Amino acid sequence: MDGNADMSPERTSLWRNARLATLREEMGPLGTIENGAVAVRGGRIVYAGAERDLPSDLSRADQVIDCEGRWMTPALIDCHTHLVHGGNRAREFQLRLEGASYEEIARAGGGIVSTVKATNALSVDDLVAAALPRLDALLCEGVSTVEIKSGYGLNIDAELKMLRAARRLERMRPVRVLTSYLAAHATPPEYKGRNAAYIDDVVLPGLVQAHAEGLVDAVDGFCEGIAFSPAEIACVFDKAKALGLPVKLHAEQLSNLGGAKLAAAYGALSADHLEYLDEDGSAAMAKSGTVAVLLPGAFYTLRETQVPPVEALRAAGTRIAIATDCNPGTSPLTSLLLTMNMSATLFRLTLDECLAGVTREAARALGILGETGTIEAGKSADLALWNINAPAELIYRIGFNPLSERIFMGERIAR
Ligand code: DI6
Ligand code: FE
Repeated sequence: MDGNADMSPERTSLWRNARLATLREEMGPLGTIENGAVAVRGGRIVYAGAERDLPSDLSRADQVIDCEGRWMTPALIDCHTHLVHGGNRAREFQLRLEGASYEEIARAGGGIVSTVKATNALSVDDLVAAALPRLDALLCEGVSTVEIKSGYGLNIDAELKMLRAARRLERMRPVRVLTSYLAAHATPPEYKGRNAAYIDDVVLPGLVQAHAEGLVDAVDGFCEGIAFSPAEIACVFDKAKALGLPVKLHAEQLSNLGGAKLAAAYGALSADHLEYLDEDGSAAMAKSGTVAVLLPGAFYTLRETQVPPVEALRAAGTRIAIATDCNPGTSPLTSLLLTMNMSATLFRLTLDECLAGVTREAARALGILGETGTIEAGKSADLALWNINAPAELIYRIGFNPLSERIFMGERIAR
């Protein structure tokens, strides 16, 4: 977060004459309040509710903003990105257009490993410079929190370099960044066929070092035939737990190895992708409170046909979030608004599920629901004002940005 958030504890700002979509579950699907008001002091919400019920001391605010009847939502949250990386994979996009599968390209040394080469060639400065336009594309659509993974270094120094770049991005823009350590993303060529050795030599010691440097907020892995087995992921999760770090997992994207059940067994914050999730996995996630993070950008880019079992997730009561999965290979997507449209169109999520998926449930998937993700007193004043007549317009449009103003920790951020 850059240094000029409005943190003065005594100043009060009041956003009035707004239509609030609070996303507070106890108030119905979107928790809407017509003629609403939000008061902010010291970067935190001190009142959110009907303007007529505003306490008198708050109506005499230092700064009053008339929202002119605009809709206000919580600021958006992208809870799954590989935003920091080098190079791009346009060539592979062409190969896939010519019929090659993602797995064929990966097994032939392309895929993640090709981005590893491009990433390892860059300094922290270079990685930051390459990531900034992608971050700015998210922020201009009302995003205030972004999760950023490592996973394109695949050696200790490069994995830490990626996480340092992620931390620096948070100091350069009005944004909250949560990092995930994803060295268990793929096995580098020098360890081909030797996953266990890669985990022992690189993944685990790298995690200890990254954690010691304060670079890790969660630990992630890729549980898939072309990546790591549940048993190999369990070794990584055991170390995460020993360090007191939460876990999350890329699971059931291309097949079902039981990754979601493994994630649930470790009380994971989330299991992500889930196209091949089964009912056992849904039930285990619901029981452990593990959020299902659906990633339509990867499904769309790979032209997958197997959709995540949304009905089973609903029936099990599993929470659902959605995210861009912004990465150069399977989801070169930097629009959370388009991600909502894809989630409705491709996965048949409801409009309410889509908006909850990029706010309240995305916060839950990052373990920060106590801090942000809904508009309610006590939380960080992370808000978004929209030039729309109904929240449905945020999901319905394809490639249109109706953001009027983003507010981060009480600070008004121009588009
Ligand atoms: N699944 C994905 O779709 C991305 N990572 C993962 O575990 C792919 C990343 C890439 O192809 O660069
Ligand atoms: Fe991913």
